[in-house]
Amino acid sequence: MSDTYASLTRRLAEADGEIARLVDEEGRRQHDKIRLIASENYVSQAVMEATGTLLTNKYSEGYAGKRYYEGQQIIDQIEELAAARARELFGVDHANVQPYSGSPANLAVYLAFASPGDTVMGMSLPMGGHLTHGWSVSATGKWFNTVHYGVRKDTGRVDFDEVAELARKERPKLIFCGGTAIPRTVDFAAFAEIAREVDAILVADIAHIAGLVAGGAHPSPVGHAEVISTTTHKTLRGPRGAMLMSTAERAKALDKAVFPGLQGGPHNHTTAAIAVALHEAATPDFSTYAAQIVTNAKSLAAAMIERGFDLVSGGTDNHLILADLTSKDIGGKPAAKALDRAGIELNFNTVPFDPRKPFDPSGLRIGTAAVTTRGMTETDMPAIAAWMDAAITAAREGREDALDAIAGEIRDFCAKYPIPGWGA
Ligand code: DSN
Repeated sequence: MSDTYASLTRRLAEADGEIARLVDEEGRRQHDKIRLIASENYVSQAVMEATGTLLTNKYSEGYAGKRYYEGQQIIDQIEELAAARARELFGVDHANVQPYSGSPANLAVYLAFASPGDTVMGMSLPMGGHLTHGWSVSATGKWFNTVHYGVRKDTGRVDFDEVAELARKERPKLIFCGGTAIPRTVDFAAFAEIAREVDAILVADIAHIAGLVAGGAHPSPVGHAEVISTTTHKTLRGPRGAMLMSTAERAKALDKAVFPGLQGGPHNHTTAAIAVALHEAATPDFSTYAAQIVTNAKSLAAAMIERGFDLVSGGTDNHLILADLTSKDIGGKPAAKALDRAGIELNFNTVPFDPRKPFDPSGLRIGTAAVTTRGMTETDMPAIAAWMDAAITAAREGREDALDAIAGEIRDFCAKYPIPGWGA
């Protein structure tokens, strides 16, 4: 354990050795592995410190200047600063920084602009959408009449003819674009044109790509989507939380839906950490990081293709790669488990038109944000692809010793890339 880390957790270790030990073990795990889960990252020490402040002690239901508890002199300033930084960074009229996470943020959008039974439209989950875009097992799918678009089988990209046709037929109140497993640029302008034609509100869920948008590595939805929803902890590299952004016209309904519609007191320690992350995201270094994420993803994709991996859509434009392992003769789940043992952490995922079940699908989802934060570059990506290929071959052949040997190599490799908050 590093000195910095030990001093930060000294009192925790004194008070609760068991939890301190587990936190430390998680630190080692995060340090020793190549982390490729597309929705994860490493936050800065500053973001971590803001998250661990005494702001967690305060209740502040309501909004700045209109709270239901006294003692908001400081909290109001923190929340206003976070919202102002979000408005400035993304160039939006309005930002609400209170949603607890992405799913509650999206629920607030439904509450603001639709009523139970209304029709809403989103990308289907197995095609790359999100549960809260109306998937059947989610409350959004149970309470609303949801219709879904997908991608074309031949290109792996959104089929805008299908989107337009479905929108004209179903006349949804809301159209969600964006998702959780989309390796290509989201064409916000094309979605906006369709939404305008059918008089729907376009909601851009940029949870995965918010850091790329902020850093100029992905087009912005501003000017196309009236409502923008995002988590703050993926490519944006903040604490676990979310934000809703919108045009001035949509602001009031969104705020009312978040509080008192859905939530109680905001998590003020998270709000402060969001403010810190947004401050970091406004720097030139962050734009360099955002561009490097994409460079790394393209390099990793190319190296994987060379090694015979089939990639949905044939590659990537952003931080995310979706591999279909059918040609590798192994399911996504056993492959992900073997890779984890070999020191590469990612998740199994459905691929479009997947013949297998969601809990045992054909694919792997891979993201390059966390390795980029650690300082890995495009020159490191071929080695990662080689380890992935070797681990998958070893898994298929049942050679567990080979997985352990790879894990050792990866531990040595990772030692060159310290992580914030842990390590020498
Ligand atoms: N957990 C998010 C992701 O991994 O993309 C979705 O909720």
